[in-house]
Amino acid sequence: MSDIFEKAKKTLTDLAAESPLDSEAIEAFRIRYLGTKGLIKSLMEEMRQVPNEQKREYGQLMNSLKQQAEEKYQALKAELEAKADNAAAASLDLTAPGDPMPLGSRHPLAVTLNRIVDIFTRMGFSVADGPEIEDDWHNFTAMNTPEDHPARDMQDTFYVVDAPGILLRTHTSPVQARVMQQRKPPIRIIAPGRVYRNETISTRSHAQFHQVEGLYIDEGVSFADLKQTLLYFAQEMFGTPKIRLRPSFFPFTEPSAEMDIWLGTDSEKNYRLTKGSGWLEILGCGMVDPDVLEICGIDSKKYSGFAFGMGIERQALRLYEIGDIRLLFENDVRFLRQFTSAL
Ligand code: 2U9
Repeated sequence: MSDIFEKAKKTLTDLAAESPLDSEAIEAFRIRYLGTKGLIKSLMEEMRQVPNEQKREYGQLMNSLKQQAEEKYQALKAELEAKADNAAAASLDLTAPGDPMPLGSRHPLAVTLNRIVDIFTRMGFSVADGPEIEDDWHNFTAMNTPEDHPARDMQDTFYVVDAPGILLRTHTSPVQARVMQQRKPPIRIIAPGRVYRNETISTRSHAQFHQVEGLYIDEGVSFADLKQTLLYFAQEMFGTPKIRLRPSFFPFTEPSAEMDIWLGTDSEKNYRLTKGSGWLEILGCGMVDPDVLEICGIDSKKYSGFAFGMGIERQALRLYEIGDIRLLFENDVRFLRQFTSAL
């Protein structure tokens, strides 16, 4: 019987002498001692041959054998993992360049607006803003738009349900009306921002777009000031040599005009863009109607002013030669990342 004890004790000393190094050797160690067909399992099976009075002693021997094998296995595994971690840390190159972070780019509409703002602020205009949800007094009445004017129609303007007289502004003019109510001339402002029109007739037209309007009121402001200011803007914005003003009509200006810039017909692109005329329409403008000045609390005998308005989408499409307005609103990064600008 003692040779079973001998065998068990030898297994214990063998176990203590083992020093497997790599993961394969450690796994072999586990299978040899702790596996279902391993040494400990077979020693356990020999328990049957141990006389009853020695069973207790043998059992204790088995327990310590099992415990030591398990502990040694866990320790070997932990040691191996620590070694692997150290190796990884040693091979970590702290001087390696980092992973690139995608940089955004400005939206072409924002770049276009920034250019417009930049040109006018250099001429002494400041930027004004106001609410996009307006009342019809500031949006229409103050702008000399008659009660029965088609622009006031539900077909053209978004009204807020259950809020009589409240609407989404159809132009940024109400911003200027508010400034006129609050300040005395000289007033020299531009009002950029979102405007809304109920024009979703086709997929190409939009319910929401962007505008910049400008207003200059002081003593003695004339049509010559309007012309020179807009000529300078056109030259800076488009590099055009000359502008043309054609008579037009707006309820809030008198006289009113549309401004064209000269592109010429030398290139096929410009020929097509100007329909063979060489001229491209850019904006609307005029002398502020004295009635509008009075409605907004400004003495029309003492002061005069000019105003202009343009759609930013139109300018952006021209500036970047974008063929379809929907590209400006889809926010597809493959389109947007083509635009880079310092502004
Ligand atoms: C006040 C008085 C007058 C703003 C003006 C235009 C002419 C104009 C259109 C251009 C294309 C709107 O975006 S568009 O559809 N605008 O032609 N806007 S004068 O006149 C004002 C503004 C404020 C107090």
